[in-house]
Amino acid sequence: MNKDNIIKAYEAAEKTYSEYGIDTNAVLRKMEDIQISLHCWQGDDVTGLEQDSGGTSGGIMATGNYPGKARTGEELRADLDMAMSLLPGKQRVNVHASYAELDGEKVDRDRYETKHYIKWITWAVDRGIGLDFNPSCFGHPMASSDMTLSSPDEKVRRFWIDHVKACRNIASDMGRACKSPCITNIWIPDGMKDLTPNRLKYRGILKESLDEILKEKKDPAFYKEGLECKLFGIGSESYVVGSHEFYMGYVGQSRAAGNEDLMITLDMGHFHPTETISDKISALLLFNKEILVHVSRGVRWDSDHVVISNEDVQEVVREIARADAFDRVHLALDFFDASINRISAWVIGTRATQKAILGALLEPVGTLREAEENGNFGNRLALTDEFRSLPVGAVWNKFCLDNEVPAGTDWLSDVSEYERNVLLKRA
Ligand code: RNT
Ligand code: ZN
Repeated sequence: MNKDNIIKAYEAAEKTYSEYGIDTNAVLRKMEDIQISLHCWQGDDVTGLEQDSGGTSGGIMATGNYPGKARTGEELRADLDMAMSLLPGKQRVNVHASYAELDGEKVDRDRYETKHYIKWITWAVDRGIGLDFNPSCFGHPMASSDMTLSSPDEKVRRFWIDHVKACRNIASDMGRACKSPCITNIWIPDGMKDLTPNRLKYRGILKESLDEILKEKKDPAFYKEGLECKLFGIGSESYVVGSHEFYMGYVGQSRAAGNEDLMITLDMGHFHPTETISDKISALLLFNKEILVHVSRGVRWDSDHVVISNEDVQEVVREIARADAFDRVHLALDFFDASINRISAWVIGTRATQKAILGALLEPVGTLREAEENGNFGNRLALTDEFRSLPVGAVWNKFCLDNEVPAGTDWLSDVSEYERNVLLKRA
């Protein structure tokens, strides 16, 4: 895009927004501080770097076979570097435990240590970015029944308790090394395909497992954790042990017992297909210090399509902006599409989320609130609709220009070049 045109369009947008009392320059400064966590698992279809296990199960699945997927930690990090070079603002990188680099060592997930992630840590420290983390309770022989922390089989349950405990230590070390709290998300696939008479029993087991895992307090300066709730998945259509009510209750009880740092994780694809999470943000913010959001896009089911700045995403980030809570809501991407260039997937999803955030910060919310408080709901609706076509794109391109990354779709040619020179050379 032509630089002069970007600046001209920005100056016009600046005037338009200022008529509504919005300072675009202040918003651009704010954008610099909002970090989005980039999930490493988009780069290899959730395969992971362990030699003999890894891969998905538990109802999550990447479909497609676009060429060029990363096969090693080096390739994956190079691809992430490439993606981040096309993104304005700051990112973090979200690593799953299955991205351990064991270098031939025979060690299972219940005994993983920080040294198995040293390449990730060194890479992140070099770039001055934060790392986030996730236990991987799927894609492993011990998870073949899709029951992990709630398994009635004591051997299985013990294995996964030890895995999550190991992950909490590793994540704390990552946070310390990167000088930024490592946001850790605990998701388990546990559930049943069909009608389950023992619902209460498995939830009781999960509660006990979590009690044991969370007993050891971690320093919130380096480590924060969320529990990810879910309504249903493939293979767990009838019953998910870690449901919304389960984790809502668990987090509430922990808070009452003095643990204010435990978060709820809301994944945008984990609710009823017609249910969105935006309305939940303000309710949770009243009772929780911080929350974690998995930015995803379900199409008919929790399909984890690449995020675009659709209405659902816009409304989520508007709610965060309206509550002035970008420091209390952690945004982590969670999608995996193997049918398109994987770098494009990261870039599309991250830029879409950032663009939605920008739009939310630019919303003349004071004008909307005034109409509402005056009881003029007709004006409120008229203004709501009018604000949809404010020139966010012009401010976005200026944000890209300021950050010295491609504006508009100029990044597409960079990805094509990388595809030609790097991705297609991978056998
Ligand atoms: C699954 C959850 C979970 C995973 C990742 C890979 O339904 O959304 O967050 O997608 O941990
Ligand atoms: Zn998720």
